[in-house]
Amino acid sequence: MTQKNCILVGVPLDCGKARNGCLMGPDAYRTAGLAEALEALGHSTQDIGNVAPDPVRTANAGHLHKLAENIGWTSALQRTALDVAQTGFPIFMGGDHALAAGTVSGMAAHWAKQDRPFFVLWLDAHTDIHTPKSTASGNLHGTPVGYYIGRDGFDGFPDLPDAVDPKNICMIGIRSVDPAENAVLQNLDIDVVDMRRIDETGIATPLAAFLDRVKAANGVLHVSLDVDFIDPLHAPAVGTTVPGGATEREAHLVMEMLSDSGLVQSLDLVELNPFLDDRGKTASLMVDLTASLMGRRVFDRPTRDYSS
Ligand code: HAR
Ligand code: MN
Ligand code: MN
Ligand code: MN
Repeated sequence: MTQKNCILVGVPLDCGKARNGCLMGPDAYRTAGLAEALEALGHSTQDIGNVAPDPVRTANAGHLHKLAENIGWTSALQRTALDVAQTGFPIFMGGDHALAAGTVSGMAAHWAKQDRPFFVLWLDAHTDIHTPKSTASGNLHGTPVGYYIGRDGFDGFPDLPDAVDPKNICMIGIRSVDPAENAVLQNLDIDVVDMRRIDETGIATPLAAFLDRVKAANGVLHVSLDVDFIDPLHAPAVGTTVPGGATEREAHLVMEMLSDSGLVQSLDLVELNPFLDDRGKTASLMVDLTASLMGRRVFDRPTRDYSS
């Protein structure tokens, strides 16, 4: 992979759900040696420290958990993404998945200005496509996709500069979908690759098909990696474990194929809760997966063509 200017952005956002601990995520990545791993691969790396949310006061949050704080993070991260995308390859060290409302919408706005089609790969057990109106739990980490594709119901949130086209989204690893999410997905062209499809075809086939589409469109790709994409056996440090997830090798293969593609321009690392970790193994795995994405290889080999 060509050398990048990696910009590490700490996002200690912990307001997308009730269970606390994701605020320690950025420091866990620092402790696990994320910057050092990137530098060892030849990338220049700059850690700009932690972002803070904009101050927001919102009355009447109803059953929504920390609505004002979520809004303040969304505006701050949208600005931050637009800013750092100009000088390098942003790696947003979360923080729970509510951060993607800001990071993805900010990256979408950046690439819209360059007239480049923008694509999102969502690696997650969950589809996170609720709105503040449809969520039953009130946990806004279940809503970022709803925000950045422009669904109604995000009252008080910053206006969406450029909505992501659902056709440009691929979700892989899915195995926990609420009925209201299922209903909206029926009417959208998001490519939802659930665990069954991975069992049937292997994980490389649907990913290769998506990467072909990005390439054919001369697009750029943002990757949003939720810890719970991976099976809790390998990645226990997450509040919302769902059994039956990607294996360690499946996760690495995804990252290696993404690296081969050269299409990825930004990355979210989300939902790591170091308070729940087992001697840092989840944080270390997330660092290793990032290294695979950024070019680490066991053996160099010619790029394989997975298309049929
Ligand atoms: N769909 C459920 C809800 O809305 C669970 C959402 C959990 N989301 C995450 N991130 N852990 O993917 O409450
Ligand atoms: Mn909290
Ligand atoms: Mn998620
Ligand atoms: Mn999830």
